[in-house]
Amino acid sequence: MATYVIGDLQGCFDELLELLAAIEYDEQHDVLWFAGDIVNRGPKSLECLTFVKSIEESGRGKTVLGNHDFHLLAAYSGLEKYVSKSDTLTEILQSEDAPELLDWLRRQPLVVKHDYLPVAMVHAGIPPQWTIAEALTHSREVEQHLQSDAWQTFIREHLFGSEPREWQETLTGWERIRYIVNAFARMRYCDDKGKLEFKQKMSPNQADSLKKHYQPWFAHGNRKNKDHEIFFGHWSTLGAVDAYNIHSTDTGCLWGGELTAYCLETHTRHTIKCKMQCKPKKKP
Ligand SMILES: [Mn+2]
Repeated sequence: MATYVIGDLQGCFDELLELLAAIEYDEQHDVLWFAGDIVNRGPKSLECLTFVKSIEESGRGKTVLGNHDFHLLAAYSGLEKYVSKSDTLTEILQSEDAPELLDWLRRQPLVVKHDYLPVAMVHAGIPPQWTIAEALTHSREVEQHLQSDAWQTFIREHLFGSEPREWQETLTGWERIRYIVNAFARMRYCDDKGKLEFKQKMSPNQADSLKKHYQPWFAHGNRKNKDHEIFFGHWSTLGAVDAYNIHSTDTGCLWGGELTAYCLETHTRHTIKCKMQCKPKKKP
């Protein structure tokens, strides 16, 4: 039995199948964790979403919600301003399975923890000021809204926006929810108190004009979640990083890079090169 953490699929289904063949995936015994952003931009979002749902429902896998997954929930809820030309969500939205797929998607968490190992997964990152226990609690605050009957109103009216960027335990209402979502699903850089910086999308060695107090979320010395090995996706320009007790898994398959599966038990990275047809024009 092996557990593999697989990076952002974003519709790269052919590469996923090739990767599963390469790791000799055993569906009876192996476990698959997906780091979110299952859909969008790539060519086979419907196939990816259907596959991840089937794995999660079989009890042999988990996923977390990424910004593109929220984007799909928004498009389904009628938020047309979040539907752009580079999206490849139409196939899902027009599928007869859409209600069932979306109903499953909105019930997925933002942060998950391994049943008995000190291992966790999130799409983008966990701010330095939160322990894993606190991160799980905050994830549930958002999940309650997504799982309520009024979930579409929540998404249409309260979910999106980049403010507030600073966390305070005293934050309440939608501001509190928005910070939590933005940290878990969009963050790359923040300061040591968890103030979010959204403009910079490049890796630290390529990032110019970044103020010094902003560091990759995982690089702050005061990080309270260092006691857990954290897997995340989202940051395709970062490359494969295994340091600070974190592992990046988005190695930019969508942008002509690779799709990664990281084996938890053996600490081994397995990768498959992007296929040509999966390269969109727009950059992250
Ligand atoms: Mn993302």
